[in-house]
Amino acid sequence: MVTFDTIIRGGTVATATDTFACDVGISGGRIAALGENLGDAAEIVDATGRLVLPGGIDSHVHLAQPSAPGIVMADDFASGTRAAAFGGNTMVLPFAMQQKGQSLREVVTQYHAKADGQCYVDVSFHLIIADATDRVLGQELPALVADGYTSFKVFMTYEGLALSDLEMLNVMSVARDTGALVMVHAENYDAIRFLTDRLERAGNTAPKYHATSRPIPVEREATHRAISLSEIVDVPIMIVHVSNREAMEEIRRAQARGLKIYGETCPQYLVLTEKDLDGLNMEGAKYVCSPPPRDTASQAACWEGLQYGVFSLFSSDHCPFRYNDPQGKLAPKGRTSFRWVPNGIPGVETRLPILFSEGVGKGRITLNDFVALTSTNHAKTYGLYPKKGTIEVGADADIAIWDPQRQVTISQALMHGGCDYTPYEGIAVTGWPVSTMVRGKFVVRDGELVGKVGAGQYVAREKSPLATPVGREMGV
Ligand code: DUC
Ligand code: ZN
Ligand code: ZN
Repeated sequence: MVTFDTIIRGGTVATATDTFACDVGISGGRIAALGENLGDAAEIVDATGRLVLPGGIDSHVHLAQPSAPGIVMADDFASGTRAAAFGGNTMVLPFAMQQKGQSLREVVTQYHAKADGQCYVDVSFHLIIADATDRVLGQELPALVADGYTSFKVFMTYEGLALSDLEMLNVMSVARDTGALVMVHAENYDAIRFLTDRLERAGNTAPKYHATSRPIPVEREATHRAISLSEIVDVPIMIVHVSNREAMEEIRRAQARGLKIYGETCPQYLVLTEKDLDGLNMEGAKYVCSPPPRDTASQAACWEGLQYGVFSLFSSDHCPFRYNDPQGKLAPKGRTSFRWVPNGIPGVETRLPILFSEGVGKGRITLNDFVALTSTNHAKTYGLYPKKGTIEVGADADIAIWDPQRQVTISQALMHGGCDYTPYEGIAVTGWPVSTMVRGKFVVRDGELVGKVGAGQYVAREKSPLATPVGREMGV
C-alpha cells in the first residue's frame, strides 16, 4: 500500500539541534513522518551516504532591483531563484525597494509583478524604506506589516536611500508599534562622502579605493549609532552584513547589556579580503560591495561572531552585476572612479558550500550550527518557523540533499544565475548540495534542473518572535 508521495530513504538528517539516521516521508508537500520502515511511497529517493538538511533560506538577496541609470542587476527572479536552488536553497527573501516619492503599496505590487510565475524556489519580501513620509509611516507601512511584509531595511548611507537619525527613530518607532523587524545597513554616509571626495581629488580612483573610502570606523560608528537609536526607541534590530571585529564587538556588547540586537554576516567577510579589490585593470570591481571585505583578522572576527552566537544569520547579500557588460560593473562609460561601480556581488549559489566546507569541514562550527545559521534561524527571525527552516512533521518538505564528500572548485562555469563571474572563483570546497526539493517537489535533482519556473511561491510571513521590545522605551 502506498502511504506517502515520496520517501527519502537511508540518509542522515540534521536539524539545528540534532543529527540522526532516518527516512523522511512526504505527502502533500509536507513532511508527514520521520522514522524507519515507513512503508511504501509513489517515489523512493535513495539518500544513502547523503545528508538530508532543511533547504537553505537566504534572507538577504537582491533580485531585479533598480540601480543607478544605465546599470541593470544581473539576476531577475527566474535566474536568481534558479541559482538559489542549485545552491541548496529552498527559499529566498529579496527586497522590495522603495524609491523616493513612491508609495510603498505600489512598490510591493511592482515586485509581485516581477516575481509572480518567475520563481523556482519560494520567496517573500522585505521592504526597503527610502522615503519616510507621514503617509508611509502612518498608513502604508502598518498596513503592509499586517499583510505579512513583517520586516524592512533602512540605510544609513547611499544617495536617495540614507535616512537621517530622526527618520531612523521614526521608522523604528513604527516597527515597535507594529511588531516588524528592522534591518539596518550601518555605514556613515557623510564619512564615506568625505573620504570619497578626498580620494578622488588625489587621483585615487581605482576599485581598491572603494575599500579605503569605507574603512572600519565608518561601519563601527554607524553600528554603534544604530544600536543607540534602537535602544532609545526600545525596538529590536538586525544589523546586516557585518564585516569586522569592531562592529561585531558593538553588537556583542549590546547583547551582553540585554538589548535585542541581532547580527548577520556573509561569505565575502569570511573568504575575501580588501586585496581582492586590487586586481589588474578594473578587475577589482568584481569585488566591490559594501561594507567591503577587510583583512584576515576581520575574517577571524566574523568566524568568532558565528561561533559565539553574536551573528545568528549567515546570508549571501547576493547583489549581482555583470562584469563584461555595458550595463554592469563598469557602466556608465567614462566614469572610471570606484564611486560609480555598483555595490554588490553574486553569492546565492555559493553561500552554503562555502560555509559547509570552511565551517563544518574545518571544524569551526558543527553541522547543526550550519543548519541554524543558514536555514532555521532565518525562518525564526523572519516569521516563517516552523513551516520553513526545519525537518519535522508538519513542516513544508523544503529539503536539500548533500554529498558531504564531493570536492568542487568553485567556478563561473558551474553557476546557474545571470552573472558572468563569481568572486569565489578557484576556491576549493568539500561538500555540495546535489538535489533541492521545494514543498516535496524536486527543483534540482542530481545536479539537473527538473523544476518548472513558477513552481516557487510567494509566502506571506508572521511577525518575527524576535521583534518584541525589551520594555525599556525612553522618554515616555
Ligand atoms: N547593501 C546591501 O545590503 N547589498 C548590496 C549593497 C549594499 O550596500
Ligand atoms: Zn546593505
Ligand atoms: Zn544587501
